[in-house]
Amino acid sequence: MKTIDLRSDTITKPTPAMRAAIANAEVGDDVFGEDPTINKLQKKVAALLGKEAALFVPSGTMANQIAIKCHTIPGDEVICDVNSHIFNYEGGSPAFLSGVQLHPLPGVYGIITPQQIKPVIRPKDSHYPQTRLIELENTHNRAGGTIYPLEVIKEIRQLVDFYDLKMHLDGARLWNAHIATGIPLHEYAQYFDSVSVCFSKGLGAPVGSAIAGSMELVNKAHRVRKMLGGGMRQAGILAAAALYAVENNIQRLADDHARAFRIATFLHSVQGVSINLEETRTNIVIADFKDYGVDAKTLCKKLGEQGVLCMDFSATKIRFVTHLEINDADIDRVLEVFGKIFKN
Ligand code: TLP
Repeated sequence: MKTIDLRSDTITKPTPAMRAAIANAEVGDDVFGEDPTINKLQKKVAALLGKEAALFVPSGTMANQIAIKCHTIPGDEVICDVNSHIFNYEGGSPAFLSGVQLHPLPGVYGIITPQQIKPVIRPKDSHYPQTRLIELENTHNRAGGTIYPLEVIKEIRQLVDFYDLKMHLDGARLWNAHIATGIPLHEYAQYFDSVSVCFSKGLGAPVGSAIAGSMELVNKAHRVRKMLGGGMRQAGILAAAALYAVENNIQRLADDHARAFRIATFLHSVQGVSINLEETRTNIVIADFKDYGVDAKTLCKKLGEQGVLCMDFSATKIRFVTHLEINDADIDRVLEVFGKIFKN
């Protein structure tokens, strides 16, 4: 019986076609800027995001942390959502690598608003940390793959310009927002000084992310990547997978979204389970079992025994993520297992 792994979209393995692209990749020494496949990928990503340049990096975490390092100096403050990835899952690296403190705001489903941000921008006074950067996440992981409304992003940008700040997008899953809304990637990206995107989540590549922005920003990012030990050599074999992913796996995200919605719809109908069905528009489903009476760990274990893997995201919340190794028949089986386990 196939194990249906809904723990994360990071678990996918390269398909035979992707492996063929890897095997046939032209490579060179990227630290010398001589890897043609990496150069092609970087150009492609910059063009998709409407930015001057992009830099291939090993992970989403490194992309975000390079961005923070480029935009800030120690003692600065970065405003973000309390459930953001940089605040929860990057090992405290903003403090470790950039000497900055984060100022997390209680967003609603991951969305922080200009009304929340404006009052916490620090006065220019030596007592205070200096507010330097605002970081948004789209789609928002911990909030359940929620999509940042373009209008809100635009308003935040106005604040950023007024106060002479910078703005970074953790766009690990920006591809999903693009497919769910039809809004072009560059339309989202235009409001940000830097954007990170991942190839190793919904797009199915084994490794890799990119950070995009102005030529000046990317030159700086290049140096920071080197300092972090992220200068890779014949990494065109990795970029080939990422390039394949970008060229072939963006449109299919719509299928992941439809499958996640089937999971969400089922759970929504279970008494005691709370789920934001309206905002479940991409490949992540977060269900809260607070009023169901069984804790998340126990439920994950029960589901796991039936061959459905998922991840407890708090004592009461479970995350289910669809991806390219999950098909419609798998969702049929997931719903069958749900039917056995979740009794109304
Ligand atoms: N997210 C992982 C875990 O770290 C939680 C996952 O399974 O979803 N930004 C966002 C929004 C992410 O969700 C992730 C990974 C990252 C950045 C970091 O990417 P990597 O793992 O490549 O460093």
